[in-house]
Amino acid sequence: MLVDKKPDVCVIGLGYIGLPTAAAIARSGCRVLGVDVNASVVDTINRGEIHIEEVDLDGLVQGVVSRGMLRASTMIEPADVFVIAVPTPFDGSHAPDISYVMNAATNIAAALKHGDMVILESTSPVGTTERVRDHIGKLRPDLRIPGITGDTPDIAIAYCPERVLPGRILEELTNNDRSIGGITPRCARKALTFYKRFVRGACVTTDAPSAEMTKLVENAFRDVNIAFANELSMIADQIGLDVWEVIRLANRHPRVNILQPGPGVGGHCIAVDPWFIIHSAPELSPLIRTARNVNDGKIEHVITRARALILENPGMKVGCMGLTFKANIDDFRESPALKIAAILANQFGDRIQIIEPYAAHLPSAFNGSGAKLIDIDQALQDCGMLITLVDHDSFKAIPLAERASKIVYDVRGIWPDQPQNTAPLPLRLVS
Ligand code: SAJ
Repeated sequence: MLVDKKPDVCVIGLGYIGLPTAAAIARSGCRVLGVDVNASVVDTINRGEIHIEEVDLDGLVQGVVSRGMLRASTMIEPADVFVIAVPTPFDGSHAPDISYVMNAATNIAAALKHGDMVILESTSPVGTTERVRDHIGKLRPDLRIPGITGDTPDIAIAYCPERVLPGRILEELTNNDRSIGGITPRCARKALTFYKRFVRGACVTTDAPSAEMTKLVENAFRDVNIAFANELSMIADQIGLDVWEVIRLANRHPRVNILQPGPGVGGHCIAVDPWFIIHSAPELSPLIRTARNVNDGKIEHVITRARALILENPGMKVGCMGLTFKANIDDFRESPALKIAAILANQFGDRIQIIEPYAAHLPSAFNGSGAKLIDIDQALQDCGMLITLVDHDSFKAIPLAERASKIVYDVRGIWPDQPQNTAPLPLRLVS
């Protein structure tokens, strides 16, 4: 067993990215120590179990833990490679908070020895890897630090952002291309050798700030494009058009690919990362900021339309379908669907029923509202109105015959065959 052996790799942070990454590295033949501040997460993993829902992750973790290739602890131990995968949230004024990264760097610094490598994977504002480097340099004046020493450095430091999609994490962790930004080209080459162990996609080396910005740009790109779709949906609502039909037709143009409108943008990445760019260049990022505002504004738009529809149909039970931030996962972080359903539940009480196959019980936002969690069958029986907030496969599969008589506000466009007369009343602008 691994228990008495020094780990090769120490992964700090065992969340949605850290745990799959630790397991994938362990599968490649490295002994891995996963570190997390949460003792119950550590215990769960040491039992070979997982605390998050992700396709195939349970089997992989069970396998590598039982073979002694992965274990977890609340404490960092000496290793050859340290991978930081801790959260980087923002504060009330949207300023990035890199304190978890810097705490991890402090703990790593105490364990570092000649020849080790530190890799930051957390989404971070530009310059963070250099700050980690400076911090380690201050704490360990005995080490020659890359980018500071004129000699061959004792350690390597690099930035390598993840770009995996929740729900497809293991597949994308292995097959996606990676950007690897070294503090120096030598650091980048060393990190490249490490990633080649468990990544089949192309690993492209660059400098650390470019890799940091690349990650932010990827998510801002998606946010801006989703904002375009959401803006179109609000315009279409106002003039009484079916936005899904318009997008389907427009996307037949060979150079047009409009994304899908929804209730807003959720999750811990796309709704967060663009702020890191805005914060670093507020005067120069009006487009990125507007996209954020449009996507956040879509939540209010959906609430207003849903409210009007509910008031027009007094006494009718209303099924809010879905609470997660996107389809077919159990992740509720920053979920617009959850925010919308909770606001409706707090206004309309027990008229609101929640259908969420990925929830065992209602989140605390519903406490005292009177709303109930029910299954799809019961919703089809009890609810005269359905509001689709998440495009779960199980919702899409409901045949027309079972919902044709319902009043439907299809926020996700999952039922293109739904009779038009059940859509919310449009407000035609054109006379
Ligand atoms: N959404 C729409 N319409 C769309 C696509 C998405 O409304 O057409 C919404 C989703 O419902 C969800 C949100 O956007 O609320 C984000 O979902 P997503 O599937 O686009 O992305 P995430 O947050 O699950 O993962 C993103 C990915 N980034 C990009 O696609 C550029 C992933 O590759 C990153 O690794 C991840 O962020 C991350 O960790 O940064």
